[in-house]
Amino acid sequence: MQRTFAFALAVIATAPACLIVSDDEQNANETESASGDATSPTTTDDPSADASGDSSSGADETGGAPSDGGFDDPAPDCNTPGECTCEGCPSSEIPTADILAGDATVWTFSGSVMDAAGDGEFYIESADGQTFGGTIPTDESGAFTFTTPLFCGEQLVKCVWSNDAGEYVLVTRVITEDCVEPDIRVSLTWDERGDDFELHLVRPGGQINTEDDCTWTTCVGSGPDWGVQDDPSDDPRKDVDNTGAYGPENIFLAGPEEGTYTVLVEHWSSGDPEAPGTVTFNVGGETTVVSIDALAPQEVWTAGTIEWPSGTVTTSTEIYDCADEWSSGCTAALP
Ligand SMILES: [Ca+2]
Ligand SMILES: [Ca+2]
Repeated sequence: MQRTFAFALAVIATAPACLIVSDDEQNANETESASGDATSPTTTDDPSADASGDSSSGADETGGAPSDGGFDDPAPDCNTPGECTCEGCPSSEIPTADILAGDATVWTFSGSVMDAAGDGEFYIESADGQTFGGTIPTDESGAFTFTTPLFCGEQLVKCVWSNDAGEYVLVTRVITEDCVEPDIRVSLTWDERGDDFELHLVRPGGQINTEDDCTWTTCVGSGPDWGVQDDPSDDPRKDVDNTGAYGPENIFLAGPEEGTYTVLVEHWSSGDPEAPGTVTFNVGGETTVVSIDALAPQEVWTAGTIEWPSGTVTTSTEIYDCADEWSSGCTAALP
């Protein structure tokens, strides 16, 4: 469900602003979790993760993420809600420096910025150091919109645009409540070249596009009954099936069963065969990012695995061509 706020006078040319348009509350029930049982996660890198060669170029297309280890803060010296700017820098009008986001798990920012040279960049960091980031698509008039996942509790969202004079940073503090940070959160973003990417989390021993897979058919609104039977608190959930460009799509799981989970990405529809994508793993409080340069339609990218309870994330850039086994999604025996 999308909420639209009355003050979302988003595109008034003379009053540029980084405004909040809506949030998605259908995914809000980050229910009781066994997060206290989580042990410290570790991260390992699959050697094949380097096989794509220039993973950073793909990351740049989707927002400046490194291939692993979280997102870089584009404005580490600007940390107070408000703005950091300079003479001649891009500018916008700030409607608010604080947002109370209730139980939302994603938030859409929309508005316009003046005198920016091209797209902006956003970055979000939770109070405990988890990160996310991406591109802010910004057209020639300065109009922009982007959606970011939210963490549980307090976090800072930085919007950054640049021009020849320097960098303009808008910092917004967002607070969510009535939530429990999931043990496993996986997020997918892509860009305008990808026409409907799809995020999947497959449980230990399971197969893509079955009841053992949390995805658009099984997991939006309510998830399949994983873990303890008839206990919804340990079921996975996907917040939204974004069927256009950019995403994000997010999957949450609290109280995971022991075993190895697999994260996969399908390219649906007829997007560009050179479409890049980025998957962010926030597992047990640690952030791991992996990007891919090119995912063609009807290909499936194995973005990585998550071992629980160790929390070990192993990233991958392995691609499977599923064109011969495609029927409303890949029917191959993946992962
Ligand atoms: Ca999708
Ligand atoms: Ca259950």
